[in-house]
Amino acid sequence: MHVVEGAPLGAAELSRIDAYWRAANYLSVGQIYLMGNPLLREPLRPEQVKPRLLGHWGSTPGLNLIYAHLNRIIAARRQQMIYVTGPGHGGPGLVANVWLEGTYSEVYPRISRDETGMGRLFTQFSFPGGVPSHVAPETPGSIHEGGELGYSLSHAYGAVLDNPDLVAVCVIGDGEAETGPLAASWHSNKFLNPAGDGAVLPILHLNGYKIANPAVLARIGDGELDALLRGYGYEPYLVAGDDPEAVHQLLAATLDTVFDRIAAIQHAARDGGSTDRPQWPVIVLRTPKGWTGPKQVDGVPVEGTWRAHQVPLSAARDDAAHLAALREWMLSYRPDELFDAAGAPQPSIVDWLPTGELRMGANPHANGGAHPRDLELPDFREYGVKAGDTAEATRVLGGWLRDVVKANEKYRNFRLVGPDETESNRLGAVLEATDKVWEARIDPVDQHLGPHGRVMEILSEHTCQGWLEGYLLTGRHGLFSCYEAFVHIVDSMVNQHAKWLKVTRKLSWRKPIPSLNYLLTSHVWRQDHNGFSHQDPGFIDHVMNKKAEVVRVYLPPDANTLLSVADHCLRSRNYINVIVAGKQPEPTLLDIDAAALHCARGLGIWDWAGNDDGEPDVVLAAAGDVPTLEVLAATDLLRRHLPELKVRVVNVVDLMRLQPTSEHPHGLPDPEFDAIFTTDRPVIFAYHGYPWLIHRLTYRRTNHPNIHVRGYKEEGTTTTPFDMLVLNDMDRYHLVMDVIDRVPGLARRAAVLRQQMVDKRAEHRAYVRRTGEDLPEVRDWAWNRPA
Ligand SMILES: Cc1ncc(C[n+]2csc(CCOP(=O)(O)OP(=O)(O)O)c2C)c(N)n1
Ligand SMILES: [Mg+2]
Repeated sequence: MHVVEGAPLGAAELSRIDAYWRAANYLSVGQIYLMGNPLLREPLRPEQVKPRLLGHWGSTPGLNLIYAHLNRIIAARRQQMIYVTGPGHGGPGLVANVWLEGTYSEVYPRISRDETGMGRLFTQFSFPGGVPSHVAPETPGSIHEGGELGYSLSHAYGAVLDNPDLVAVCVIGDGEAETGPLAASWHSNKFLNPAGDGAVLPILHLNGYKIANPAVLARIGDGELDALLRGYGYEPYLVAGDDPEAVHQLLAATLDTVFDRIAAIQHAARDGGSTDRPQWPVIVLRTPKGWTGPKQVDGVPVEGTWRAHQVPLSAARDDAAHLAALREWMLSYRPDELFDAAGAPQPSIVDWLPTGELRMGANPHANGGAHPRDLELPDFREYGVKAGDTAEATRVLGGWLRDVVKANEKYRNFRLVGPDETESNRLGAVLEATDKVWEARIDPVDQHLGPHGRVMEILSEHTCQGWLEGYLLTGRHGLFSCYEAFVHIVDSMVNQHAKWLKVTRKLSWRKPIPSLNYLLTSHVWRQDHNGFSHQDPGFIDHVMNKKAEVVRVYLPPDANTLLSVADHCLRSRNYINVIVAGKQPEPTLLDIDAAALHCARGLGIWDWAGNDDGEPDVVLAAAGDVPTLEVLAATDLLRRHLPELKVRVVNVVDLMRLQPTSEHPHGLPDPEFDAIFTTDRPVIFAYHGYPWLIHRLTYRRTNHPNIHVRGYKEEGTTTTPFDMLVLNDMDRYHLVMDVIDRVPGLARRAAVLRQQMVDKRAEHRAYVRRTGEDLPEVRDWAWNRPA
């Protein structure tokens, strides 16, 4: 690893940067411990220590050190910069820094930059009604919570895509670096274009420890770590030490060098036409965990060990020795030199800091984006398919997305991400307008790869998700297309993003961000050549646990409804939109205008399919493309064999409509729900996913006892499309049996039909096992009743 020689800081600069660092450390410790006496100008009493000490010290001095030195770089170079805190548990550090630079008090005027404000700053931290212990949406300048470790680097990369003037400095915990998502995201440098994108400076924070263990990367030796980082395509710079003065000089010299290096790489690509993939710099910062904290507590070493992770003097309120040690620790930062009589930071500490939007807490990229704009969306109606025509829904969508890419090319604010599935998911038309971005070697056999593409494919759903989140959080737009089953890999990341959105909705100063849009295709019912491993519709259930104000789930039944839903989602902000749609050839059920109306309503009675005249004997409902066709096929059978039976067909696109208005803003009012689903007739509901979800959503409805749901019952395998339905009892024959079983008085009258349905299922079973394909009457079935 490179070690940069030199001592660029003069005495005055060294002294003020060290004073700033001490101030940030003092404010961090104060937040963790104190609820009174913030400047320690009187003796510290036990009741001035919080009764519950909740926070993390160990990571914090390192985070503060980096922040201090980045301020120097920003001020000297007027560099646009954001700070991504991988170890988000170092929350007090980031709050301390944005308070020092002044942004905190601008956003939260109660927390002024004086003794009163400092007292409130300390008390509110990790305190009921206050702010969380981690870097949070409440922290100005943050786009990354960091509570769940692993996503910092992909967020940082997402933030700088198409932001050529921005540098995202990303502090990565050495523990965090062990996570799968973080490990995969080093490869983001093969997707970052030095001409059109900004830069990420990863700083691997090698403080040596996690909660109770050493970190792997801290124990493999410099040679191996150097080889690892070089293997990932980076050029490592080492900053190591435990003497503050020496580390200040080394870090300053190293940052000067790496920012020169970043500028040189960008210059070569932007002005020199270089197309080589650069070896971007990475800094390895090896300083003690809990540096400047208590060296020993109760006779055991703390500074420089895993014991510094949380709260080193855990009995400060009850134990006089701990209390005295706390006071001594805080006074070691010499607060009298740092804060003036009123409790404001001394001018020498803050007068050299970046100002205005150059402050990392105030950078507009970290709050909705520097240049947010809505997408230009071509009129989806012009891409509609004629009703009755067969279409692959996602292929039709691909044509529209291609033109979305074209229409927004000059604004550079739209990206499509996915794990190697754009073509497989039949969105390949976008590649007529753009490439899949690729900065590594391109061979003659490759197709549609190039250094500037709008499509980003890496076989790490985590990295895809992280990139897209970073991109959205900085005000741009995107879509994640994924196999339905494997999107579960990012369940946990979705949780975190949903939390972020929930909290930001209550922060008036946070600007809305474009929605996180998923297109889940290659779904459970049509995993024809992959089978059981690829069959899982449970992501919808997962998402439905989140706050109603944040999540939306759409199940468009055909190509035209998919177009309408996608248009809606790409216009929206602050949501997580999940669209589930098939890619296989299927009939187009609604013309484009009817599709738009149906989607605007979210659900509706398909009077052209039923014959109920307002007095149904049974309601056949469907949500999802495959269930919708099955319901239509069952309706067809019923109308042929039991023409006197009054069948109502209902289709649901927006799953949230099923909930009461009290539960979700999209909820259908009870009278409307009762009018559509009746209050007393059986409802046979064919649903795309696990059936219990429909019960969860409708359990408060009057007619809930009569709602019977068919869906995926975890019966999957590699078999024919119709056999999948039979295995899960959602086939048309079973739906007819369900109707016969549920409609009062029908069992006896329709006993023969029911028996025929049982026989059909047996016939089907034998046929597919003999021939390998579905019965001709199933394969060739089409809705051919006049509307
Ligand atoms: C994915 C995930 N797993 C586990 C944890 C619990 N956890 C919180 S901090 C921590 C140790 C982190 O160590 P490191 O990344 O080295 O941070 P630092 O040393 O800077 O505190 C762990 C395991 C977590 N926050 N996220
Ligand atoms: Mg660590």
